[in-house]
Amino acid sequence: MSDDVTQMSRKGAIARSRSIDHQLNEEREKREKEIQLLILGGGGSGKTTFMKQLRLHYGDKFPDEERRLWRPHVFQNVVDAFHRIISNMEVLGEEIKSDEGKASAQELNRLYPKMCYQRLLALENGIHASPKKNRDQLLLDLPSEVIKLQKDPGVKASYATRNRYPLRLSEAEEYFLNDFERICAPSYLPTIKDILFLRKPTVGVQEMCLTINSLNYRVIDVAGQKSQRNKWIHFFEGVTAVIFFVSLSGFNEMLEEDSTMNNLRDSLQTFQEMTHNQYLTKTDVMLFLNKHDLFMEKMKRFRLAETFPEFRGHNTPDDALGFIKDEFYRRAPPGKSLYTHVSCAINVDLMKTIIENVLQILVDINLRRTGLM
Ligand SMILES: Nc1nc2c(ncn2[C@@H]2O[C@H](COP(=O)(O)OP(=O)(O)O)[C@@H](O)[C@H]2O)c(=O)[nH]1
Ligand SMILES: [Mg+2]
Repeated sequence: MSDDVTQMSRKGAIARSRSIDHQLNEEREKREKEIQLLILGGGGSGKTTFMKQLRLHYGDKFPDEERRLWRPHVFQNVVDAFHRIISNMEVLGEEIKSDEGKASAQELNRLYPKMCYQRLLALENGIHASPKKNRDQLLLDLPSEVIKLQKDPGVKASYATRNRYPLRLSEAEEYFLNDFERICAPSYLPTIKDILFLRKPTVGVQEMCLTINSLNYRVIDVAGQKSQRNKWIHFFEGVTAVIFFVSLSGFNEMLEEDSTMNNLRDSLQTFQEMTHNQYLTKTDVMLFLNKHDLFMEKMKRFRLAETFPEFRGHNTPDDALGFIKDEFYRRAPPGKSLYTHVSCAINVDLMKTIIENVLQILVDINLRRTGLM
């Protein structure tokens, strides 16, 4: 090989190496600039609602075209609600009065397992297992059926006494039923409030990337049901911080997926396991005591000591909240960095302030990590 050729290939190799170095540096800088926030907690505790609030305050704010796509999900909540009312009526020995109502209930009962089956499959596989259009169309066709059901005097009477239902309506179901006519209008477009209230279990993992004040954030939302929690560990390494969501109103509820397990006890146990995980020993954790609005309401009607006999305080929201917070802190390893927020994830103004606070904490953690503070 001539000297010239050797010289050229050496120059080429140096240029390539510089280019690779440059790429690696860029990648490293990007990663250093990227703040990863992992959101954990039991099913229904408010994780996805928090993601929605992030989108609302720092993302695309749910443009109209996308809001239209939320319609089937809203209808699913409405259908779930009516199905629950019918089931409760059967359990309580109540009757649908009108022929139209009876026919409608029959149609709903016929279609419901199909929708649920498809939904279950989708959840199980992390994909839409059967043609999604089919299910969406079923749902979009449903308002005309449920309108007949809603007009039935028996259904109305039953709904009026829903407090004694053995199978309670969820907050989302109550919310949509209260606004039933608006939702069934042909021109209906879900509002931001509707989207925040909507209950749609998270399938698999949802990631959202945001840039705020020239910092890149990757926020990771996972499914919280027991069967899905073994997947959490794959996201532990390299996260800047974890937000752990707790449903405060779960102190006297059982898990949806396990009717023998108290929701809050499960949350305490999961929090303990998570904070002791070897990959998260140095990771800061933000504890979100969520559903504070529902908790305040519940504390008027229920006693915390009934499900937590170890609670010796007065049955006031302050004492109860203090006890719950201590129970979580007690379960974290000594010296663990914990930040606590008492939240109501559907409250837009409150969440704006809380999210600003969270972002500031994340910036500080990131500066500490990259050695600039
Ligand atoms: N009243 C009330 N409802 C909430 C609150 N946070 C979440 N929700 C509702 O609870 C349901 C479950 O919330 P979601 O974010 O999907 O829970 P996830 O399973 O943890 O993702 C949804 O219908 C939300 O609108 C809250 O603080 N107060
Ligand atoms: Mg979710």
